[in-house]
Amino acid sequence: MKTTETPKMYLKDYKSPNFEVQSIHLDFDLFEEATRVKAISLYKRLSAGPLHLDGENLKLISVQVNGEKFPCQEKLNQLVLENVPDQFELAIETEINPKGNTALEGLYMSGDLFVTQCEAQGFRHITYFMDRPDVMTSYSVSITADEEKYPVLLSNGDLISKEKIGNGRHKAFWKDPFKKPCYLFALVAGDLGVLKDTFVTRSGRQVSLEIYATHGKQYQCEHAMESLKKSMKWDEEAFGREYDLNTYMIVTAEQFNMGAMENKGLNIFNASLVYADPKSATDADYLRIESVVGHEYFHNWTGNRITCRDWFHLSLKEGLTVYRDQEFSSDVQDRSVQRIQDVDSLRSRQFPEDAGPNAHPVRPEEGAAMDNFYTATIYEKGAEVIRMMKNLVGSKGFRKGMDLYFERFDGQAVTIEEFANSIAEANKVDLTHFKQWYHQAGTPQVTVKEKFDAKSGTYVVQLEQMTPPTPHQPQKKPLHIPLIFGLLDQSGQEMRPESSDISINSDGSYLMELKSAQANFTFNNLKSAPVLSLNRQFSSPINVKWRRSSEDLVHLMKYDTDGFNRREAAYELLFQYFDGRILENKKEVSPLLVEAYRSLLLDMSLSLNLKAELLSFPSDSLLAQRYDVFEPRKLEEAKTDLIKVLAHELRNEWRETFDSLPEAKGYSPQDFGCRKLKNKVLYFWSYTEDPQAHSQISERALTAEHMGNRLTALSMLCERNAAFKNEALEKFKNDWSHESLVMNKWFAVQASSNNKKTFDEVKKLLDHPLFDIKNPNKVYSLIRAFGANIFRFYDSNTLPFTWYTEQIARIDQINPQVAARLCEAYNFVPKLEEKLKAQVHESLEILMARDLSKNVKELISRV
Ligand code: HT7
Ligand code: ZN
Repeated sequence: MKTTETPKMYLKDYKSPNFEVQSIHLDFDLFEEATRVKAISLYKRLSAGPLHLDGENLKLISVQVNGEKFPCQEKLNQLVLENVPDQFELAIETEINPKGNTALEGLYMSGDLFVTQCEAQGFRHITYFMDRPDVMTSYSVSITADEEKYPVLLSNGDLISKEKIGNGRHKAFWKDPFKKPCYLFALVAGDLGVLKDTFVTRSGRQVSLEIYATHGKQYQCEHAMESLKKSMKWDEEAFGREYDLNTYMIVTAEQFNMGAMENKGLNIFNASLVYADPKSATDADYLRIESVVGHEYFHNWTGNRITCRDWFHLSLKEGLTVYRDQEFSSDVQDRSVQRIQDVDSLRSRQFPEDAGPNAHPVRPEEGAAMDNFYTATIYEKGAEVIRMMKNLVGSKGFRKGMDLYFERFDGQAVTIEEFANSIAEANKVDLTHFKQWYHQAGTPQVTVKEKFDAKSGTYVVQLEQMTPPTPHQPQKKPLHIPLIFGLLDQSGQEMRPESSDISINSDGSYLMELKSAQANFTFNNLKSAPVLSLNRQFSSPINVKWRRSSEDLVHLMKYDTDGFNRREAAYELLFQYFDGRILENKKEVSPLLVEAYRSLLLDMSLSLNLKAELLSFPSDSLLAQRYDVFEPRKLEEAKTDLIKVLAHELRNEWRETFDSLPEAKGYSPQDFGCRKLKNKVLYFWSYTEDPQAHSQISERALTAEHMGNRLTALSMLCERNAAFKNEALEKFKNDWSHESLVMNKWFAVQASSNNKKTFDEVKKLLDHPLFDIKNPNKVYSLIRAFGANIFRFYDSNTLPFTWYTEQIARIDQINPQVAARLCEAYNFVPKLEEKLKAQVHESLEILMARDLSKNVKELISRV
């Protein structure tokens, strides 16, 4: 889509601030529609020039320099103060309207709660300030509010005092002992219940832990509290990082644009990532809460103590913190399963982004709306880049590098370069070439060829890399790709590789490091041809192109010591079927594939959790990425036919496995695995059309006590458009209409269904009384979930494109960040056949003619 450009920011224009802010005191007089904010700050000049302060949607009441009224100009969302002294006190008073703030950035109302969201550029919606992460200062905050309506008044750091001030109002005074950038500022005022606990740090300091929630819901915060304590302990053990304040607070908000926010000492969480009880939360919810609570806690060191210099370096804190939360989950759950799930998410969301119109490097160089930087590339690919560094130097080497990073940069705002240099210096390695990963967009493709010479006992692996062009980067350079590998002998035993072309990291893992466009790796003294297990643990985020024999894949599925690669082999076997079907129109399913599935099902040595993953199909997104042209109908048919064949061929095994698995009640990794496997098995069994399977599904959809079991059954009914579907959906709604978060699942299960009627249902659900277009969680559950349902979104029978753009335009008027998230749906447009592509573009042209936010305009203009 070609259109007039929106003004952009460029990394190359970065200039360090010309003033430092030595301290700021903020005084809030809270009223729903007219809150007064007085900001008193001490400024000190660092270099020549006027003082530029950012501010948006603010009513300016007064500006004083050293107690005197000061003339200044307001233009283009900036307040410019010319000729200020070298050191001075600036007092600014502004008025804001939290109730009218539907964009949910700055200070807004989530129901009856005053709450802030300042990352990335929300602080400028509160007061005029140098709203940039490299301006770090000390904060003190006073909050005045109606005592009855807002008994709880919170901000960052320590509560110094709280007092009644008459007229039914009270006032709290908070002080944060740590300097911070303004994006970490937070304020909350409301009538909330609290769940309290304590944590004693390894140096013996007692930290008070407080989770604030809607009254009566404290019991639903216990899992989040346990997750917080686990995270605090893990960071001490894994990275030697201790918590630094006396209190750690989490507040739940029903209206929140993203998952959660790491404000210093006062995290604010989307309620969906705090509340959990066995009746209303799925296993996925439990795991996600644990991981997000961990993520926000880990930010205290990677993000808050050391932050990013500017938003182009956002991945400095986000990539690293995602890496840390993934490691945390791997340690407290099941490492192989965690890796499989993290890679599934990367491949389903980040790979299409990296191959689509919004492809960008982990460290971008330009952007119109900073909020659009919060992408799967910055977060998930950023974490993969960190993981590759860890793979190169091994765990011990990585820890040394992290220690140096913390020691050197604590209290500073730095760049990704400075992080990578810490890892390099601590390990005396050169990462100059490796750092290209930060600058080059696109998923590299590595082609593998192998040759075994029985006579000389040599085995040669030839690797060739290529990264497809992406917008603004037509030419790509070879990257430094570290590939952990192993060689298996014919009996499935691990062999000791002998080669001068490989390296070993501090964990003892063998690596082939591909640095040039093409390289050979030669192995000697082999008695027989080995079976290569390449890119173990998905050590590099690449696509591998490799025609392998089905026999080798089955061998790896059975014997690989790397759980991730066992599943990878299972996928490759499935891809052989899909390739035959899509590229050569071959209908048959190989007996070898069926037998491999049978062995998996009957393998008693596998953990149930890993078994469930090994039996899973690639996501629709991963299937769609595999082919040059995405033809939804063809791919969907191929998938359904394969499910039916596997269902029928293994009908006894599905039923027997289902019957043999208990109804797990607990929350250990084994219990999670047991429920996941039972549901997976029931899914395949249902495609045999065995009435017993159908009655199991109906019963579970109506009465299952565990929310995950009930929802999975509901989703099966939706997918099959079973006669019973409407009754089950109705009963679910009647049981749960009082719980907004559970109803989000009800919307999502319908919007994500592969059923051909889904678009009709979604249109109707948009008018459902429980749907609320102003609530981001509702929009994500219904509209975004539908956009991610690529077989239905790109359905040439229903063509939902105009409807979808209408929703984007509507939501953009309310909340541009939320509207921008809906644009992810267009990642597959470049792969569509021409007619469908033209239809998408037509709808986008109409959208672009409307009055859009810079967030949406930037993303749509790239499609
Ligand atoms: N660092 C947090 C980012 C975030 C955010 C960004 C833009 C708009 C709203 C937002 N809410 C939270 C979340 C995190 O990565 O931990
Ligand atoms: Zn984060």
